[in-house]
Amino acid sequence: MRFIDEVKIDVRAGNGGAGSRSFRREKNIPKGGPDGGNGGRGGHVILEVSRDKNTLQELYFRKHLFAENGKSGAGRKMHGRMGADIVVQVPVGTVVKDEHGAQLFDLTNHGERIVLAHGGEGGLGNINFVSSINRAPKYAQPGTEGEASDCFLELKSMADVGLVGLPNAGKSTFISRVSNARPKIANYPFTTLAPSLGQVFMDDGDGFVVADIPGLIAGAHEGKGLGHRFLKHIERTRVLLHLVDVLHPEGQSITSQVQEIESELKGYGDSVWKKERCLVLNKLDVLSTDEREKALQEARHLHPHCYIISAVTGEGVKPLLYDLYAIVKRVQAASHVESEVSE
Ligand SMILES: Nc1nc2c(ncn2[C@@H]2O[C@H](COP(=O)(O)OP(=O)(O)OP(=O)(O)O)[C@@H](O)[C@H]2O)c(=O)[nH]1
Ligand SMILES: [Mg+2]
Repeated sequence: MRFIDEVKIDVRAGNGGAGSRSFRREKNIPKGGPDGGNGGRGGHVILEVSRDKNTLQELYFRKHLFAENGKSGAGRKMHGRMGADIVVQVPVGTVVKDEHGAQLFDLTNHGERIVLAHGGEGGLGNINFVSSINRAPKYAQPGTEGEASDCFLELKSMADVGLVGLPNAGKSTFISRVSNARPKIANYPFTTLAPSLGQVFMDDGDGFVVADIPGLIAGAHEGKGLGHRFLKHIERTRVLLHLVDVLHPEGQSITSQVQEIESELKGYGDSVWKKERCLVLNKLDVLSTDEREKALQEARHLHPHCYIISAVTGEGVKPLLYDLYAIVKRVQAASHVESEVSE
């Protein structure tokens, strides 16, 4: 099944029910007064953020969200019933844009609810219009129309650490080793077709979330391969972990593999390129001690924060996780300070 992270939806709240224009009719009371009740409010269309949702799949198959109209008021001062609201669950990290692409909401908290389209107000029944000069008003209000619009929903996953690298670098192997995520792993490129998130638990019970995305290739930011569509899922991460295969796939040196990914990150834009990064050489289990040292030296020329690990045997993984955790905490603290200053 395809991973759905963008949908266009047609949203219509219910119209308000009309107020009633009614007069009491009872035996022995020849001129019963007005008794028309109010119309009910139209149903709202509501989005609710849920951490149990991972994609916008459900909305892809259900593009029209139409809430129920309010019922009209009736005689004997009876108010019309409210139209039922529609509540749709969306994943944490869903961004809502209007039909022109302007951002309306950024839904980042589990349990948060927003009204995407408000139901119309019910009209007032004629009992509301009685006055000293008009004891029998024949007027009742119609209900107002519910809001209607086209909206775009886009999922931008929420994770602390984003994994990037060429296909087959071992990203999915790494996330399976360190977190509860279990993506497919295989010895061919583009095994991963959709992002997945995994929670890493540290010894103190705290931890961080890692996002695995499909492999990137040259030209990804212009639409080549699978990667560019998924780069938005690492836009919100605090740190990038750039994984490199030391096996020199297709004869590519470490330097050329690193440069290929870096130019994609740069091409995508500052939201990704300016992020703090760790360069991690993977598959050290296939190297001799001398070869490891050589590989690390090459990497250190390219980047200040370098590691060498084996995602399969776990060697070198623990120290990397401790450092990642520290960076996540530091960047998090800095962004809090930044947002306090800007308030
Ligand atoms: N020897 C060795 N092989 C590894 C290591 N990590 C991953 N691999 C192997 O490399 C291959 C690719 O691993 P994946 O984890 O699927 O790679 P990926 O980066 O997620 O690949 P895509 O999803 O296609 O981008 C698999 O055959 C893994 O078993 C490692 O540390 N050592
Ligand atoms: Mg993968």
